[in-house]
Amino acid sequence: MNRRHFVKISALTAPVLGLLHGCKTNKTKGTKPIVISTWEPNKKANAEAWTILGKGGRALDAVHAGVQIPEADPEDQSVGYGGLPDRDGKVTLDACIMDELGNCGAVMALENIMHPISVARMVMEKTPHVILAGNGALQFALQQGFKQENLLTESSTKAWKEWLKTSKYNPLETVENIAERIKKNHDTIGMIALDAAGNLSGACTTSGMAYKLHGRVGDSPIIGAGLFVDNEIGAATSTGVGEEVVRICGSHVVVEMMRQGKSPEQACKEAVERMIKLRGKEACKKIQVGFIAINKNGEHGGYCIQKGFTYAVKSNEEEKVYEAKFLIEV
Ligand code: SD4
Repeated sequence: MNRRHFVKISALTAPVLGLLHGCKTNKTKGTKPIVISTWEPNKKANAEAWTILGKGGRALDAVHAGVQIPEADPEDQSVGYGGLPDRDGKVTLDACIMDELGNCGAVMALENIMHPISVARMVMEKTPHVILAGNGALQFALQQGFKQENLLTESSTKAWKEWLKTSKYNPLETVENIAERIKKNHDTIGMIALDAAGNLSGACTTSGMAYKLHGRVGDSPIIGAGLFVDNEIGAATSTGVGEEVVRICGSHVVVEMMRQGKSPEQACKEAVERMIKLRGKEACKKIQVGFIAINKNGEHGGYCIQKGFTYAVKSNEEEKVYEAKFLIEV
């Protein structure tokens, strides 16, 4: 190769190598473990995740362990055991998990299994598929050694029976009515984490909207809607009226906004703005949706439609609950 040719090639490749080098540095430089979750009560879940993250463990293991806390908590009526049932009195669970390599797994409308997130992880790790639903998900869980349990607690049965009195099991109940209930009863957990190695993962698990139609699935187990992780960029998750999140592929939008250079908070705001533009301000006054996000540098943010959405953060620097900013004054 003559010198002129070499100089030409060097001139072309140097910026590319520089970029690659920059990417690599970015991944490790300034990386600090952090975990964030939707809703204040899930600070307990963050604490569990931190037992893994704080010791240098993998983000995937941290989010998996973290979200199991509300799943097993009978007092939490939005997730797992103790979750409010659908209008037939059945507790049906949705969950998904995603790691730093783009591996993901989900279960939808799963019944009688306390930890749907663990089944979702097994879907990810032990099958060639991403999603298992309903009875198929249950059969898979049983084959994997999970035990069937009754997840409907006394207090959730009582609440459901109260609801039956006035609802008259109206199958045409509007989303707004359901949304009104969801405002009072929110705890669905979406959890995202960055580990000491600079890797991102996330998990999301819920019993979904109380008194939903049997078989209804929300955003929470849908990769790109309720959760999305891109290890080059960041991770996002959502809570609230799942139908609205699905319509805009919410969590994916948030990650793509971060890819375009937005901060996590700005990215969440843009997703909420998109939703309001699509559905109109008046319709959005009746619903709540919140997004949270972290980027590759461990910065975090959240945004929601209307006042009232909180998210919990745990890192070496802070252990704090934030009230997310909102776009519509009601
Ligand atoms: C759903 N997004 O099933 C869930 C509900 C939720 O707090 O977030 N509740 O639509």
